[in-house]
Amino acid sequence: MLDKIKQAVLEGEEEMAIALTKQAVDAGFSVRDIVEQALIPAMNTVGEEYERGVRYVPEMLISAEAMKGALRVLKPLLAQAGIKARGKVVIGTVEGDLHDIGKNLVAMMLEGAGFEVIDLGTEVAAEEFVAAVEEYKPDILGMSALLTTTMPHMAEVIEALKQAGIRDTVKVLIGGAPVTEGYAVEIGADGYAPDAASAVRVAKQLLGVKT
Ligand code: B1M
Repeated sequence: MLDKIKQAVLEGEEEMAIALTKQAVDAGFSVRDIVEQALIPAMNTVGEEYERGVRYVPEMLISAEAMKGALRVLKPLLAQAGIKARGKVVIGTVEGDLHDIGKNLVAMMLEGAGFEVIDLGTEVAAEEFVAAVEEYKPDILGMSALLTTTMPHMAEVIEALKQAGIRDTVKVLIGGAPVTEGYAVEIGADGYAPDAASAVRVAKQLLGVKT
């Protein structure tokens, strides 16, 4: 069953991915297993094939759409498992970067763990992050970047928060495939997480929530 979901995502068969994900849920597979054993491996394969030149951007895109379809099925289940308001998170993908699957997954997992999440979407400029922190007064600002070329915008956002005099009002959590713990330290972020599950753990740690 999980192999079939992976295959549907690889082939960009969105309707099939959605139907199989529903079937897997009905058959008792956990959200975690579906995400970790089918959806993420599928996108990893897509990335490897793109690197080897056997897959092109449009094919990456249809696979991404199929994965998003499957995630839409899982989202309500994650929310149901949640416990009420652990804190408020504003999250977005940085300027120039339109990768949002990982960011959406992190947002969903945080919601599932009881955080209120305000998702600013993709290609979010530094001034938009700053305006959102001023407006929503979140406990955590989450930033995602998937490109080595867009990662430096995270440092710009932190600098912009300082310029606006609000850096100390919010914890900054960063992640995304090229991002590392070392980079987080280098730019003065408060936390780094390599995947969605650890993003929840780190978010709780940052707010002193006992797990
Ligand atoms: Co793009 N892309 N892409 N792409 N794409 C990558 C990232 C790439 C590694 C592929 C490759 O070369 N192997 C490569 C980046 C190279 C680099 O910079 N080092 C790349 C490239 C080059 C590009 C373009 C430049 C291609 C082109 O046009 N020539 C272009 C850039 C567009 C832009 O952003 N301006 C581009 C476009 C696209 C699509 C639009 C086709 C599509 C995105 C669709 C979408 O997101 N809506 C796409 C896709 C699908 C990928 C790959 C294949 C998959 C990304 C993904 O969704 N992974 C990717 C290769 C790969 O990663 N294997 C690739 C699954 C997702 C669950 O994982 O996003 O890593 P991930 O998120 C994880 C963790 O990183 C972490 O938790 C998540 C869940 O576990 N995490 C956080 C993420 N954010 C976090 C935030 C946190 C904490 C943890 O705290 C706040």
